[in-house]
Amino acid sequence: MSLERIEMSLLHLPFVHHFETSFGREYDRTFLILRACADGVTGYGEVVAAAAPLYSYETTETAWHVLQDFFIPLVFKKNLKDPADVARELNRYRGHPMARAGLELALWDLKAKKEGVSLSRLYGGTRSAIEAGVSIGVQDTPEELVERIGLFLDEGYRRVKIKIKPGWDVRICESIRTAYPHLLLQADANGAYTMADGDHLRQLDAFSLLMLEQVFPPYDLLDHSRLQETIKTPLCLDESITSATTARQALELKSCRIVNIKVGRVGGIVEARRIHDLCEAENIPVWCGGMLESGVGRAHNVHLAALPNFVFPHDISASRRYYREDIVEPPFDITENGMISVPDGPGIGVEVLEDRIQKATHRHQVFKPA
Ligand code: OSB
Ligand code: MG
Repeated sequence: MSLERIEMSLLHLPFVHHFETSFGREYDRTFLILRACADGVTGYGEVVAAAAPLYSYETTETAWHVLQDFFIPLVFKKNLKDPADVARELNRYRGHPMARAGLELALWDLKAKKEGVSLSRLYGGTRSAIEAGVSIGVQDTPEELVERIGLFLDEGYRRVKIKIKPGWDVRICESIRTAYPHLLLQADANGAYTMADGDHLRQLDAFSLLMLEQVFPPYDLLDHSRLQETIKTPLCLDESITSATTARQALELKSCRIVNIKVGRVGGIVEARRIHDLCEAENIPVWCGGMLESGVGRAHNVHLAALPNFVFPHDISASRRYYREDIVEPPFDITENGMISVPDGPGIGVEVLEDRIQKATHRHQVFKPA
């Protein structure tokens, strides 16, 4: 088999409800879909970089640029088709993990489809269903947030993550705890605090949070370690964990007790598995974070989350929580007891709806070997 073609599309999809983090409020999402084609089979990957460099320095445009001008030409020049080879060869380039992950994911899907196995089987996953969770953005009022949580609980979600920022934290947790004393609840700051907020943050210990995610900016492993020494709530790192190396450093520094793995943030499945395995060996539980993915990225997350050390509920929700019309069929749904089934068909195990992609596409390009 030789790769015949790689296709890249830039999509815009509106959210069913706005999503607000400490970075700001978003009403839709811009992202890339990659297709790797060989022998009549198409593998799909998603680049989770956003339109603006807020969560990370990557954007959909930087990803388009490095994929078009460096990553895709290298794959054709070296005639690479195995995703593990692609991961290794792309290592010559620095950074741009979301761009490289999108390409690697398309090749994993292609490989699994050609072998006739599901991705989770290819990865050695051990679960047939994974625990869903829902991440709820900042709302206009605490009452609105409490009401929204109620709606998600009615749908079957058993774990809720809220976004916090200075001015939307302790009092919000109080309102939620009054309404739902036993809810599995965690909070994510996306790096909105500094060490000067230590005393304020320790007030969060009163709310039995499952974890507190990314309190300080990404490069701040040391301050997370100092906070973890003085706060009871387990800290979890998201933005800070960019590779197995930073994961090892965070664990040695005791900067967190839990790790959020996102395949885009760490640059692919090979690196995500390294982090998973390292954490497993160090007795650090992991869970799968989300980037508001379309059905393609969501499918990849579901298969990854089937690995054994993914033990906390994930930021993986039903398709309809994000988009009115997902780009895969069947859309992802949750069961009454808050689970999402791992598809057992080949590859990502869901059908990609090319007509829906086309409707949402603003730019499309086909790449072929020279
Ligand atoms: O920090 O986990 C985050 C979405 C976009 C960027 C960063 C984050 C998030 C979420 C949403 O929390 C998770 C999801 O996809 O449901
Ligand atoms: Mg996060």
